[in-house]
Amino acid sequence: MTRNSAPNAPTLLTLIILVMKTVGYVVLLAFAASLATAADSQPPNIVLILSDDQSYTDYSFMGHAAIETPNLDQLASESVVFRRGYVPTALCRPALMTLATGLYSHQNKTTGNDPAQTAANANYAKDQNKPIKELLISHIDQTGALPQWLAKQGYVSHQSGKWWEGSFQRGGFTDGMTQGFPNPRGRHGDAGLKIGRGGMQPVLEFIDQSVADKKPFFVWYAPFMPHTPHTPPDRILKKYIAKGVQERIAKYYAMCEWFDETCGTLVKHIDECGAGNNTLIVYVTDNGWIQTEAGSYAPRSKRSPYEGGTRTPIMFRWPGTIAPADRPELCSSIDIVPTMLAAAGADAPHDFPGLNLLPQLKSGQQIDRNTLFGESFAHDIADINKPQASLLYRWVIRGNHKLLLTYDGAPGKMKYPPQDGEAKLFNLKTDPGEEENLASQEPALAQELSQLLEDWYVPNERTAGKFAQAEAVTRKSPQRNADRKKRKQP
Ligand SMILES: [Ca+2]
Repeated sequence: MTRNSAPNAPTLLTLIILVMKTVGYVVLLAFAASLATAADSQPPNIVLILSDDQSYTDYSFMGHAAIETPNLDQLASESVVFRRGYVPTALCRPALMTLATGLYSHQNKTTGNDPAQTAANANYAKDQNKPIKELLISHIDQTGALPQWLAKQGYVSHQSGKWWEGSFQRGGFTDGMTQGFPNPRGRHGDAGLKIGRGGMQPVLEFIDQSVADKKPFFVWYAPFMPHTPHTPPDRILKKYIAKGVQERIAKYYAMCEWFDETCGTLVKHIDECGAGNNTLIVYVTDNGWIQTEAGSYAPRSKRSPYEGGTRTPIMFRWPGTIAPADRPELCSSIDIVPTMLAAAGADAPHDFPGLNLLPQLKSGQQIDRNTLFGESFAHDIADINKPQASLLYRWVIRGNHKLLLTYDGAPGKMKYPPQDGEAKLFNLKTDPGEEENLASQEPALAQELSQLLEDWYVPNERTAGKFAQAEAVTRKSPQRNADRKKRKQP
């Protein structure tokens, strides 16, 4: 019998189809599995909560006797908390620029809130035929910013609240509220400043959309709170008045609680939409604030290099990945950008001066650093390309000791300019109020710490131990104007 191959042909074909189907199925399965892995390993969402003008003491969890912050207390209980956190520069715009760029102010060159009306700045504007404010904003084009680096990892990002560097797009955000200079009221946030006080909807909607799109998201939540104007809802204010707190101070306390409520709304939303376990929440303040009964802030708070200006709790919450803990080490906002980039698995564009703390946050191992640096400049920038032109102070903290040096940069129209050029050495543990200058008692230690500052960078355009007289303050501060206006109202 001749072997008939014909009947075998369809069998072979069937076999081939079967194999192809199987292979296809396997490929499909593998593809599906890879997708599932991708979803599982999607980088974490990152949320930055940035308080504005709040002392490190002004939370229940930091020990304040009157101010109630139940939501941030809850966040702290679920976070790694650094109670000895610091910002290197205790003023809004430079503090925010450090959080956007991961660089110190002397590196990103945005050392103050506004350009001063100086000959140097006028020449830059003339040479480049651009407003000096625009030239100051252009620093962020040179440095790049966190949202751009996260975008390379597929992140979408939303800006709300304070933002000084032009529009949200200029910082690389994909979404946001601030139009920025040169738009009207574009100095530091315009429409973005409505967040918090005017509700949380834009942020919550952005989160919902990102979750629906399965996109990792970055949220910059920097409300104008508890910052002035201190206009809390009556329901909160009444509580502090009832506690016997002086009215002007009660308003500030109530603002802290109002801000706390907005943080609660944000965190609750993240948890309720199911994103909680895959979201790193970072908390920090841009600078301190010590409210006075007269209406303004105390000298050793906002803008100052003292604890009341530079210290802030810093918190990291990432449920299931970072175990909550109270950490005794020093932490600086300079560490936040490299830590966030590491969490996102994003490439760093260059080396950063801060530390990626993620390994120690995850493992609980001690951070191998006991030294932090900070620098203070005038509110108005004397020369937008020469940071040292406005340099007033530098400080170093090593363990419990802090050395504070004064420099002869141009203070401009500062409310509280440096009063003397003395080197100051404090023991922050025994003297948190920084009242007792130990420099003459411990000259060797002062010298050692001074050398650390020199090793950090050499301020070769300035002289330490000197201070320049500030120009007379000719205009009232906005807060005093606001207070006066308020008093005039019926
Ligand atoms: Ca501020």
